[in-house]
Amino acid sequence: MKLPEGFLWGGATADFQCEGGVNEGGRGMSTHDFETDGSVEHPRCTTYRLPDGTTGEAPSSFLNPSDIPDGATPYIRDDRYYPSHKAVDFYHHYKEDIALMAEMGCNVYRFSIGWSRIFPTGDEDTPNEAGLKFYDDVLTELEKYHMEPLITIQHDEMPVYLAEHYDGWSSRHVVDCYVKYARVLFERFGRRCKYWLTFNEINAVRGFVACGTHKCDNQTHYNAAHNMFIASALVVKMGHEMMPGSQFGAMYASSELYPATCKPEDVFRRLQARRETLYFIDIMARGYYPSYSADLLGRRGVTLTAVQDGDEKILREGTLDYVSFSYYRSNIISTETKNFNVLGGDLNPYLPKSDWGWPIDPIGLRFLLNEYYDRYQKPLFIVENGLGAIDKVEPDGSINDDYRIDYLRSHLQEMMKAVCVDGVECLGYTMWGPMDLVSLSTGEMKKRYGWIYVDMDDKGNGTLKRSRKKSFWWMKDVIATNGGSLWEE
Ligand code: BGP
Repeated sequence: MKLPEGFLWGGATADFQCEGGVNEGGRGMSTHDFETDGSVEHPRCTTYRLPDGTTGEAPSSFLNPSDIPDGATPYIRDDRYYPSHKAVDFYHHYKEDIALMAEMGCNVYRFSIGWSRIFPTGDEDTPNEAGLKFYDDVLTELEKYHMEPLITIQHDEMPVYLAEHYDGWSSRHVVDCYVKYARVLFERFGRRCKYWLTFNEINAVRGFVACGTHKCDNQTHYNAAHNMFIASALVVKMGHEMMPGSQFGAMYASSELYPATCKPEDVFRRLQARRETLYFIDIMARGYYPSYSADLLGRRGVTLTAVQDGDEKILREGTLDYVSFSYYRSNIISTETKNFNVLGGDLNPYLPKSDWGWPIDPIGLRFLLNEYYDRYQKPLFIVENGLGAIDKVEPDGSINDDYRIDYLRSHLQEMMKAVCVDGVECLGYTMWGPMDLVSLSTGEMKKRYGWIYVDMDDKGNGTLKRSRKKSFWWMKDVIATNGGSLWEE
């Protein structure tokens, strides 16, 4: 089996999970800056203040949007640790991290721009030069090693000012702010970047970003999502005009979903649940609301009040060029499943689990690649996949992460079967967290994904020294042989 020449191999990160440097370069405060550390038992929390002056903490996970009370605004406590403030200090280590990825042979690096580095409140007319300069420097480093950038314009975050003052994506004004922000990125970086993602995990955006100070119920969430579809379509159209040849995707948080039994009721429930998550990317990839949306929104008690005259045309004119997604797990569903959500469903008894209880299902990746290619007939891009695990540093400094190698081998083999046997068009694969970084869902450092170890613990102690894990050398071979070495014993 051979992957096509030019297949893109690399890693993916998000600004607030790796950069740190929150108060440097004129950066403004961003919504993730208010998330505290957590642990497996204690989900990552956002600290908030209510209008009556009382304060509290709510799990910030997008799976529990209603845990943030109505009227809450983000708040920093002196006695808590906020992992994104330091993260793994990519802000000062980017040269070293990019050089290590280049040493592995990576030819693409997916990273996100911190919106509040470019527009500290999101509402200014003039961008912050120091913020632009930082990403200019990152691009210069990538060019040095002939690595393609894949830029995420918004990765789950926004300047907190926009969330507090305009209720985030609930407001059409934020659409204008986003278009202004994207225009600045295209003017400045357009000649240096071909691949763009308008949003990360479009189906999972909740909390302050989507709803601001209002409780993120279904009505608010689906209307905020409409504004994001419009923002994406406007930016795709503008990007194509400003940067001929540019390619746009939006990232969808996927988990494959199987019917729990072959009972027709369970199989039909699976179809419905699949639509509930694919709804988001269906609209952006196809450019219209699918016929099932009336039923879906009706069952969720949602009326789309955000739709304005002319929106249909905007959606039609700004469809995505490729479909990109994260893949970590699969789940099962039946008519008995309670609280189904974007990544939800029940656990499959046939699958092993990661240290964090995420089911491991390589065949699900092949299934999903085929399902999406059949559905959209557009190139696909796997922009996140990987194993969050606890790594042990041996006395001699080595890190023998064979479990990560096994995970990657099995997933990449299934990816290759989808491409080489089933005929799926896939542009590339960027593993989540090429160097260890802060976990999105738990705020931990000990949930490590990287090929590159970063000496830093959950409370921010450590030297930040980078070192190569066993998987670093293994992946270097995979890339050098364009996947060929995956099939060697
Ligand atoms: C995706 C996010 C990433 C990333 C990843 C792993 O949903 O786009 O930002 O963090 O999941 O999740 P976690 O960090 O919670 O293990």
